Amino acid sequence: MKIIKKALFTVFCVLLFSSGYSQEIKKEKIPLLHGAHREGKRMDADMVGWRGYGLGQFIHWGVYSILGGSYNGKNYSDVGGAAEWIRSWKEVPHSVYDSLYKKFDPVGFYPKQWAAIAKQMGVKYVTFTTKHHDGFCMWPSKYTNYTVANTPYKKDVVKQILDAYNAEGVDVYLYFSIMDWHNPDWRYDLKTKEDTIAFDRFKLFTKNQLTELLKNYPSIKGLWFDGTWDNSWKKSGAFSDSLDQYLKAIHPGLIIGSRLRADDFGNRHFDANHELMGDYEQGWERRIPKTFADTDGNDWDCVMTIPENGWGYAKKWLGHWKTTNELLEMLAQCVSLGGNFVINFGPRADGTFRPEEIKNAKEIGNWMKVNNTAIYNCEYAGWEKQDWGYYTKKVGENKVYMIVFNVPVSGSLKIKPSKKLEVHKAYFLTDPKKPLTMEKLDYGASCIHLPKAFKANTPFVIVLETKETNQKSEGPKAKT
Ligand code: 1KN
Repeated sequence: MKIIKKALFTVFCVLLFSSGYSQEIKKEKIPLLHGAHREGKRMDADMVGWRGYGLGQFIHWGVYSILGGSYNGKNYSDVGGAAEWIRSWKEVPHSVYDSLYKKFDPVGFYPKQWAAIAKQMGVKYVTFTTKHHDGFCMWPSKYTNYTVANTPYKKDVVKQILDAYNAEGVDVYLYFSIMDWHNPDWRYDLKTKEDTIAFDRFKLFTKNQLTELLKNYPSIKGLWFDGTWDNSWKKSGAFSDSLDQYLKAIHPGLIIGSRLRADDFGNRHFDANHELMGDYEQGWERRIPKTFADTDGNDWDCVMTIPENGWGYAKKWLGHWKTTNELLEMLAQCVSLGGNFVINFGPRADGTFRPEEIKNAKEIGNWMKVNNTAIYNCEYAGWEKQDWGYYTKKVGENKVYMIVFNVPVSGSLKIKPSKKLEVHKAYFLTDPKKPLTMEKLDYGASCIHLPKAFKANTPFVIVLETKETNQKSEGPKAKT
């Protein structure tokens, strides 16, 4: 009996030890040479500024804009293609595409007008395509002849954009595709020694071009990388790590998202320990997180097309054209979850914007003029989401905003502040002197009653002034 007991005890101890041991192993970090290097958010002034932008503009402009998504009377959008990718469509001979630059002459390009449109729209930053996947450079790069300098237009587009937007107080970020269909040294994978030799040349070319951009345009705030998903680049984690550090060393404060690097194992965005490799998560392309948990509490931005897809100018665009209210709702959702929202524009090859985009930009600007305080410098409020819309919270202030999109037929909006906070005042942002009636509900909730005759045609904002409660108890503790 004693022996059996002893044996059972031994088994028990072994089990206990091994389970504890395996838990220990799980907690251990995977050692990485080229992992995140930092846990948590960047808190320097440049990044704090980035965090407060709320709304941004993306611009895709290049030689693809000349075709506008169409070739020989056929539309790339009819087979689901995005206009800026048209070079990869079997209908378009590469010789044709690669000669398009000889026709690039944007006689209607007025950068000051572009910047004025962006300013009126209320964007705080713009991301402009210096080089898309096709390899065409919108600045006069000395490392290739395939640039704007060799078009009939000749002039430096990037510099003009930078000067005009900066003059309006809008920060500029440069989009740069690593993948380059024009450079013969680009590789999708590194399978042979020759691939590696060619790709080493390509890496140097990339570093040279990026150095050139930072030297030529010192007022830029950051770089927006793309085209980094191929094996060749995923196997170059050591290089992208050193490149990232080098770029930041020659341009202090530079902001780079999570699309540039790969870790030792080829993981992108997040390293093997699930730490973000970049200053903000750059994976939210045409989709928005649903909950704060989806963001892991990281900085992030969402880049969005106005049509279903397609970033460059398309004569016939792909799918539904988003209305201003749809875009505003996406903006509110992003800011409510701690992100920035970036809306893409695809100007025509002649430098003019299509009227549909101008209309969206104007309407967004008109809304922003009235309601921007609920967007700029706002963060996740931490309150339970309600069906009427989105909460945002002003950084460092006791103010929470309700951006209301759906007014219930009851006319009453339910709110449930986070624990230890109570709302002592609610009013329309446009009418701060008239308090709205509030009624307390159970479990720390309240109802805000809209005025009887109230009707909304656009999303609107209610300001909630908050203070800490002195209540110790949160209400009934017992489970029912
Ligand atoms: C699904 O694969 C892709 C690959 C590249 C989807 C989009 C993109 C590019 N990123 C956007 C910001 C555009 O530049 C688009 O061409």
